[in-house]
Amino acid sequence: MKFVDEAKIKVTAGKGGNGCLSFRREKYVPRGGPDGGDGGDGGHIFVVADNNINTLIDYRFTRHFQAENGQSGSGGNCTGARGQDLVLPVPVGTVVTDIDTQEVIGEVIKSEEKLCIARGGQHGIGNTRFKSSTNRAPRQTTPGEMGEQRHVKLELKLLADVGLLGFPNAGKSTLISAISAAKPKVADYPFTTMHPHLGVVRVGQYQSFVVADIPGVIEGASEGVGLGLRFLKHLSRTRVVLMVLDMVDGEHNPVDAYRILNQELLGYDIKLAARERWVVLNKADVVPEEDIELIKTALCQEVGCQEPIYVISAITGQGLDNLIHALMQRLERLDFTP
Ligand SMILES: Nc1nc2c(ncn2[C@@H]2O[C@H](COP(=O)(O)OP(=O)(O)OP(=O)(O)O)[C@@H](O)[C@H]2O)c(=O)[nH]1
Ligand SMILES: [Mg+2]
Repeated sequence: MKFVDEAKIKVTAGKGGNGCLSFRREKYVPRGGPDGGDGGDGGHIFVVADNNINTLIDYRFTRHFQAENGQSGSGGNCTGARGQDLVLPVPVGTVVTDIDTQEVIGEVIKSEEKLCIARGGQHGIGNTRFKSSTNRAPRQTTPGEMGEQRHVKLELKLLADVGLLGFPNAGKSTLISAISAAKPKVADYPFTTMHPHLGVVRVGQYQSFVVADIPGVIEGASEGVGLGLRFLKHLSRTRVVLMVLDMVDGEHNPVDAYRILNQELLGYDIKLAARERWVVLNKADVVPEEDIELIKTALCQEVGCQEPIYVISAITGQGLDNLIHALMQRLERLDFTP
């Protein structure tokens, strides 16, 4: 299924039904009183989080959604039926924004969570309800209100505890495949991963956390080079970012990679740049121990890296147990949700 994490749609909630103007007409009741009923409310529009959906692709095809109008009231004091609500299923983690006002309407972050994104119009009032001691035969009614109409942006921001950030080829997908059941494609060319993947990492018998693997980021990504930074939004709700650095990349040594990735993060979002971050030095299986020590020292001295540094080989599994236990422990203590 194609991964689409953004869609713009128009939603129109139902109009309220009009109040009715009517008087009782019965054979032996010469001047019957008012009996016009109220209209029914217009239907609302909701989004609801659905665990079985992981893309917004459906909203690329149909772009206008309308809830049912309420029916008008009628004589005999009959109230009009209310319009049916329209419920749009979206992936868990979808944020809804009003495009015209830029207001965030809300988000759905748990399965089945429901959010009203356009309110149906209130019903109009029939003439019966305007009857009073001074006006026995009111001719007054009110029309139903229009339903809310909005242009909204649906935006999926994946929910994960840990996000993987790194240059293409650093071994992010190899890492997520090694520690979870997720099996994104792995290959020795850049941009193998074209869209994010989630994997659940099980630690011991009862604990787990979720990792997001996103496409590689390169220098200039904040200006749109490569796949740009649009996938970084999927890190915005992670609690720890793992910066995966390749120790055998001929083009960028880990120190350069660290500096460039930091720069891109800062250019993207200061909040995300300030998020807790760990450095993961990958491909330890092909780098001599002494070189690894040199890299660590250079990271601390040359670019002021103060984050915890973990040395792993995603291919042989070296250092992975240590890393995931440390992550689990840290996540248990970190009680903030971005
Ligand atoms: N020797 C060695 N090679 C590795 C290791 N981890 C990954 N690789 C290799 O590095 C290459 C890139 O790995 P990927 O996991 O696809 O890298 P990625 O970071 O997901 O790359 P993109 O999806 O393009 O951003 C593949 O050829 C992997 O086999 C490792 O620990 N040791
Ligand atoms: Mg990949």
